[in-house]
Amino acid sequence: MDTQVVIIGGGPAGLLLSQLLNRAGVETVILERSTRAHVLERIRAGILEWGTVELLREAGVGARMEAEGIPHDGCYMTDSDLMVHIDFKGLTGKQVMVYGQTEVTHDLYDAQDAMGTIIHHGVEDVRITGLDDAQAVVEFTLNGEARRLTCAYVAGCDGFHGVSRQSIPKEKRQEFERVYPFGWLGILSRTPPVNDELIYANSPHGFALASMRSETLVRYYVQVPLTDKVEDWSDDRFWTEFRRRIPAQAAERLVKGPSIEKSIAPLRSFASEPMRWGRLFLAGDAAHIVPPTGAKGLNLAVSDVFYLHQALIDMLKRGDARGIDGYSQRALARVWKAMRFSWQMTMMLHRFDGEDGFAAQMRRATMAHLAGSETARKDLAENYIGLPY
Ligand code: RFL
Ligand code: PHB
Repeated sequence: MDTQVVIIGGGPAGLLLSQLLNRAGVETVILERSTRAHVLERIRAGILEWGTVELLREAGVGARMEAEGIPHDGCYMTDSDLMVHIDFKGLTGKQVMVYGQTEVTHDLYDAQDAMGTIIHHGVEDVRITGLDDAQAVVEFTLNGEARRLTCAYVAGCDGFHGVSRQSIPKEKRQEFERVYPFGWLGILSRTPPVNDELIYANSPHGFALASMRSETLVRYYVQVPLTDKVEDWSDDRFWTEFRRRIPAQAAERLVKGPSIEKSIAPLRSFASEPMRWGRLFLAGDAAHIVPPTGAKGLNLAVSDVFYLHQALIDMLKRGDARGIDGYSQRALARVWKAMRFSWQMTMMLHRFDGEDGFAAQMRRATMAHLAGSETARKDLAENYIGLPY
């Protein structure tokens, strides 16, 4: 065999899996479609659950995160001017970490380079076969040349649009999906955060989120119709809209500035079962997508990798197949709980086009219940900081 595990996709799931396997003495090769610069340019997640923080430390990539990440003890859920504080620390004893996915990916690439792992960028036409045979085969094109790798296992970490999931026969896959009728327009701007903790804002004009990457760099979002294009949103239009969706006491402190990135992401819930097919294992967005409202996408990719790295090490080092046999069920049990939380947060915070007054009252009542019930806040906090692995 050419290598033990071929990993399709050099995003956070693929890189972290490779890093954890390499540290345990398992050999990997990573195949990534895009250039490294492109992977690192994509602005995505910003919030790490504590379990994610701990696994990154264990993988030997925690140093910069410790120095530059910002632990957060809570966040705000707001409804017009009602601000409900969710005290993660007080309610659960745990925190989350503000540290961008871009930085996590950067740290993982540096660590993998130091390990000397082979990472092929610009890989095209990946084909996976032999999943029921004595060894798997991954064929692909690199710099116009046909290549082939044999391996014991394939990890499909190639995101929602990847090829791995499609390598499981269609009739053996069960897919579940909700597509929401709106997207998030996000901007990055070199300005100080409007609040020291994140604000998830429900308003009559739609949802807004005030997040950050550092004390001097903000990440703000507004809910937009799916038909909107980035070109429809000048910086001025964004700031006006964002300002009227956040509570007045926060809006007073808002500092505007030019955007340095602006993009629109559609919102979707999606899961494909099973997450294992013969010698193939799916992890991260390749198997499931959640709307960003619960900050769960990256964290779910990491919990999949937690289960999968242990399972592969047990099999490859000790011949113990219990982990790989139980992987799909174990990973999906956690995925579905995060799926539910992300869906619930999305319903609680967004305005649906054409909705009636009842829907708005339900959102308002949910928020009022949060304000009045420590039990409700604790339930939210427990899910937000991350369910146990
Ligand atoms: P990725 O990051 O999509 O990486 C997959 C990689 O596979 C490559 N690829 C292929 N390579 C070879 N051959 C092929 N055929 C290939 N097809 C694809 C791709 O180029 C890519 O490099 O998946 P991964 O590793 O599973 O990581 C998942 C996360 O990226 C994702 O869940 C999060 O970004 C979601 N998300 C958030 N998650 C959180 O936990 N907290 C957040 O605060 C949060 N905010 C967000 C988000 C996602 C967003 N967008 C844009 C969807 C905010 C936004 C706006
Ligand atoms: C982000 O900072 O990009 C972010 C934070 C929290 C979310 C989604 C995105 O729920």
